[in-house]
Amino acid sequence: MSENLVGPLRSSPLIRRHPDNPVLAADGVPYPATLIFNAGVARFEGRYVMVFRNDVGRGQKPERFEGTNLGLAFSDDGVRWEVRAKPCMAWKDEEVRRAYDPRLTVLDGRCYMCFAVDTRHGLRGGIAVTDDFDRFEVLHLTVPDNRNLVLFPERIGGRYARLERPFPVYSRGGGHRFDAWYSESPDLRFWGDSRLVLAVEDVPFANDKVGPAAPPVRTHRGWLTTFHAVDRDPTRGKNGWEKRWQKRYTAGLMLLDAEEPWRVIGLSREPLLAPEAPYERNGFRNDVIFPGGMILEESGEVKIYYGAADTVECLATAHVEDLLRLCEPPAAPLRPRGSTRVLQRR
Ligand code: BMA
Repeated sequence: MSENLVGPLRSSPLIRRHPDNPVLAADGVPYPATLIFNAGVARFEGRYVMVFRNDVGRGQKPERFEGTNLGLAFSDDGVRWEVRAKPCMAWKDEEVRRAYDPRLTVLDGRCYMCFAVDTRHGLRGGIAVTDDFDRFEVLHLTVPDNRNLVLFPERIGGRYARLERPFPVYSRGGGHRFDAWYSESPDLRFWGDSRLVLAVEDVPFANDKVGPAAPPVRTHRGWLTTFHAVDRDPTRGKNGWEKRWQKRYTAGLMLLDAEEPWRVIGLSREPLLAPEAPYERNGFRNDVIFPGGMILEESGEVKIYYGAADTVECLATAHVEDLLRLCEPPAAPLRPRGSTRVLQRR
């Protein structure tokens, strides 16, 4: 919590920011666009595809916030992006205010998109499937409040698997104290057998919340995955174009067991990426790094796509073996992860 202030943070020396950063910003979008960030990225049908968040009218000058849509871009090299003429999703009706923060997972040759949905009755996590990015079939919406769903690219033990970040507002001491969870499903619609994966107190550079970031990638040692870690400092006042912003978002890194991905078998004690570059330090909300895409290339290069300062979309790269080395085994097994069991009165 805020009494345990985290202090200065540095990025790992093993990660490199791409010299062309930001790889996508509002000036690269051919329709009204203000903040371009928190994209999902995947390799699909021989190209890289990106679905990005576009918050319109939330600029440096006082403008009227006009809402959020999801834009679509393609790339041959993962660096230079061509944005399609129109957004691919703008969900707004009597109940839904907007869909945002997309994450893409290719599974059995189809592209699945997880996203957050603001509704009149709470924040929900959605899962949709598409084959062409024109038509999205929404398969599932969580109960409120839940967000940051990411789908594994394979079934685990015959079931679909996801990471997610519910918001338990009463039971974690009040205020923010949010953790990353795992759930599984036979059909992508019904989800359950939920287990705690990573709690905020497991992460030395978080005092507020942790949650899934990009969908996990399979490596020879297990599932490698980023997470977002948030620390709050009440001495931060106006920190960006917003009136008040006391949080800092960093990217963490962990390794999950290949067969039991709710078990953390490695965790980097320091952030993989902490806000340092000017485009991460200054924008709509200063000091935000929010990864939504992670691609493991055959060469061993890992591309990590992240929203910076809730304003632009960036890319950083590292070698998979370096990232695996950063994931040290936890000092002691992280607390027992509750799941289904029989309780018998003695
Ligand atoms: C989270 C989400 C993200 C955003 C982050 C930092 O709660 O709203 O979309 O990037 O805050 O502002």
